[in-house]
Amino acid sequence: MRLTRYFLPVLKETPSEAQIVSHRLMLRAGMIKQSSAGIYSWLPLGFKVLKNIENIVHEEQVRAGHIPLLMPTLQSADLWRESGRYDDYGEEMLRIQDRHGRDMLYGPTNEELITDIFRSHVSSYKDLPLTLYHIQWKFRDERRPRFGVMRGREFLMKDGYNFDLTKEDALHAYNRHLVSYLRTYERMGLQAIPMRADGGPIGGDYTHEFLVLAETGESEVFYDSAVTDLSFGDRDIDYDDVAQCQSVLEEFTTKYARTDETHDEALFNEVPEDRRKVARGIEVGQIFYFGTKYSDALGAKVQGPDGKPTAVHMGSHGVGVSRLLGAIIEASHDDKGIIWPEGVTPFHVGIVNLKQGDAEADAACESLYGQIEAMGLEALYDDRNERAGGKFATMDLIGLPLRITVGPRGLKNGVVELTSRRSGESEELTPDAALAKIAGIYAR
Ligand code: 5CA
Repeated sequence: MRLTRYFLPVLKETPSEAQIVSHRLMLRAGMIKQSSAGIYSWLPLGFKVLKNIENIVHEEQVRAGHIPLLMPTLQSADLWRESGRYDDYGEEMLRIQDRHGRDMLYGPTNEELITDIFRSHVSSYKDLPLTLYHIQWKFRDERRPRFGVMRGREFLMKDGYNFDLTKEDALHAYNRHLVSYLRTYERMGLQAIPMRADGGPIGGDYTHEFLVLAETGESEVFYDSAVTDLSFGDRDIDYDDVAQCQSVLEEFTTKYARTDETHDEALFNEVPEDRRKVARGIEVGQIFYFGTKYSDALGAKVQGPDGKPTAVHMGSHGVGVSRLLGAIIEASHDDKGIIWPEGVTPFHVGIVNLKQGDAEADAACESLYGQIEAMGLEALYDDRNERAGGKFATMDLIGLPLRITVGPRGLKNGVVELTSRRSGESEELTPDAALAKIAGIYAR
């Protein structure tokens, strides 16, 4: 993409309404624009990152054997009356009437709708296990929408629902989700720690939240610092292997890590004192096992192996897709701007032409641009007629992991400069060597 043809409405001033760094940087980098409290338009750069995050979530769900579908945002109130949650959900639910006076709502979550799909189409235990998920906009009329996309009213969530014949099978589905989430977050360059949590309005007491440690996080968390040494890495996982998934769950959840809702001071005090940490975290996902709560309420039964109708065991599993942008930026930025992890970056490389209009510099940039695209990577070429300082500031703000700087002086010596956004280190390389290095970095 050539910057002169892109739409990147970067702000010079720091927006005063933004209280935390991710919100400030998303506004300054022209990624989002608020349309009303807690509701945002996703401008091209923000939309690109949102899509990258969504893709990683999809890929890891499919890898775990889960099946994508798409349910609507608007739901009929009838189903929620059946489950008893229409009144329980309170003021967070946006209630609407259609022209016929029928009660509708903008879905804050989808347990009822998915259970209705299930009960309409699945009648035998032979169709189990089954996990369906979608990535769809939700609406929660939060009392205090704030921190940009972090606590929005309209936000994008991946929500998945498992249907199993027995509690054991449903707990395997729970473990499978935990494992796949560890992989998902690591691919985004994040460490998200599973912590024992509370079921809230979704229900169930078997639940973990995934937290990214950050001073600006809304949750207070208590943990054994040894959990931060754990990493999932590049393990080969067989998601059908019950023992393997269980052992990953044990590895990642045995050490003390809880949110304030379930914090137990006595247990915490058993952790060696120098490892006891109290901090703040951003909740980027939550998994639940809630047994037959919704299948009982909505009559979702299958014929069991003994021929008798049996209520299915369920769980639901959410990832805060739009919130993740904020969480990644909170975890990865400096005073100049965002530093995107390679896995989610909107463009792989930025090209800065130090002397636009100089025939040699222009030609070198065009050639690099074409070759990067030919490698299957995306470059953002700053081809504006601006001074170098302004171009560097924009690149630093939008946080592309790599920058190639091209100028007449370097070209005389046959070199361009390749700079890492994270380390700030630059090296002079021939254009070919720079391309080879970029290819190597993204092949990892
Ligand atoms: N049905 C279950 C799981 S599918 C559910 O709704 N879980 S949840 O309430 O925990 O939400 C899932 C994730 O959505 C949260 O972990 C959080 O990352 C994200 N989320 C929740 N509320 C908001 C909000 N107001 N703004 C942005 N993200 C949110």
